[in-house]
Amino acid sequence: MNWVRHTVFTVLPLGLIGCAGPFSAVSEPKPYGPTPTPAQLAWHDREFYAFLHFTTNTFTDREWGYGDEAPSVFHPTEFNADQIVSVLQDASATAVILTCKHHDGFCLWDSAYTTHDVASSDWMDGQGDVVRAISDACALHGMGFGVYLSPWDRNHPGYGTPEYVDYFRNQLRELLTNYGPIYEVWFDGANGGDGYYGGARETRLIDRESYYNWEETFALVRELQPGAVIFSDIGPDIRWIGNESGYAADPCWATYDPKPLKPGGTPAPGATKYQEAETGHRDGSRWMPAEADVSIRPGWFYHESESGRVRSPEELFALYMNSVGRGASLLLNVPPDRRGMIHHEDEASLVEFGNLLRACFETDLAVNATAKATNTRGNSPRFAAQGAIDSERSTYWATDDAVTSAALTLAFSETVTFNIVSLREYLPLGQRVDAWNLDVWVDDAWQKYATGTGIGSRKLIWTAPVTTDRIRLRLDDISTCPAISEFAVHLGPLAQAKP
Ligand code: FUL
Repeated sequence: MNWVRHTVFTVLPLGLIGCAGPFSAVSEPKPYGPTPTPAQLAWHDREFYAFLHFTTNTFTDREWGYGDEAPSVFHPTEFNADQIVSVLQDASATAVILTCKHHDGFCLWDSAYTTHDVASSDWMDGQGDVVRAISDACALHGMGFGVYLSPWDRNHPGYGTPEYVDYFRNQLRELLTNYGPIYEVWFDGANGGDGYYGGARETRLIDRESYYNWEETFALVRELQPGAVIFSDIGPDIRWIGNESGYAADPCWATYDPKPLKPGGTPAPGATKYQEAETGHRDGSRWMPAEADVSIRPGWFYHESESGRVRSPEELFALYMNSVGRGASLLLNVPPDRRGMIHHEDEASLVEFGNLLRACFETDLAVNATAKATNTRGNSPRFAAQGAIDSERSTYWATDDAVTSAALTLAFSETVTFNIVSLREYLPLGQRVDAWNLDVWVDDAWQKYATGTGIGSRKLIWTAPVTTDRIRLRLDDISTCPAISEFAVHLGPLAQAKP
């Protein structure tokens, strides 16, 4: 029945579809709860992207520079932005975020506001600009480019005074003005502590709730890069997942309200109950999806001693399943080495990881299945089951509002073997599904395959391989009609325990 309606739909003149045509009477479901902004929607499409931690630490073998490192310490011998970005693209990363300034305060670009930068180093006779090189390489390869600017600066003499906040914003202005479109601006929650501070060598603690006046900084980002998403412990667009191990909780809701550390306080980066970010809040008042950051090595920066401890392609795949597969994004850190390139151990793992992703997700075994739903919204082809298997995120299966339980069945023309099911909701209408069940047809009966909570931007269900000619998504006791934009099945690496 649904299939027939779909066929009628596809032969209609394009002009009739979705506007003044015979189906226009059936309206789309009302949004449920908070919904994403256009910049957040574009961010959801990125799913997996890379972090580059690179500064004087790379050459001093440290994780947090004290701030007293001489600029001459920074001397990559074969810096190659194209190699870095190409390897990341081979791994299937869609974008790159660069630590333009880490806590040590050394700037990877020639900042007009300090001499503690690449222009004061001997590297390329002081003419080098890592931010320019990486952003140009990203543009060339069609990858997004994002900036990390550490709010904490252990070099600056004024850290802790209002003067430093102006300095921080001036630097942000440089980065958001001179390097083309920025897709994400990353604010770290680590701020305040001991440091060099222009020679004072002391501990400077700041009031994390008030010192930076974050609202003003966020407004500056909006003004200079309206298409960018802002990341921090408190969003406002993308939230930290609350761990640095690369996994989201299951479920991980896209909605979230950052909580203050103390009643009556103001949540701020470094001052919020970040532990709640792993799951988010089902009843949260804001769309603030999570980003899971993790390093391919034990440290964030390159250390020769860790070159034997690079995560394997299989481990990276598991990270992907437990972050992207739970509705978060995966921000995988890959630290350039002292040459200024991706080390061969990391490269080998990344390239194979990309191969695993492509081998798994480029073949959707459900794409030629017949999709049938127990109910279709207004009996309209616009909301038919086919919308969930057509590889289009803009089409979706929806039911009538009054429906309290519904099922979507895929029938394959011959048996298929898979171990990953991919579900997605149509995000412009919010995160709608609370609980779901999957059944497979085995020995002439439906058998329970998996059950869970929450779908959102993506839910990847990873199990032992199963062979069947039918699979069913069952939604029972629903409180709002579903809008399912993807129901795909894949065969990938064998499931592993959470890393
Ligand atoms: C942390 C920092 O302190 C680490 O050095 C690293 O940059 C990580 C991504 O965020 O808060």
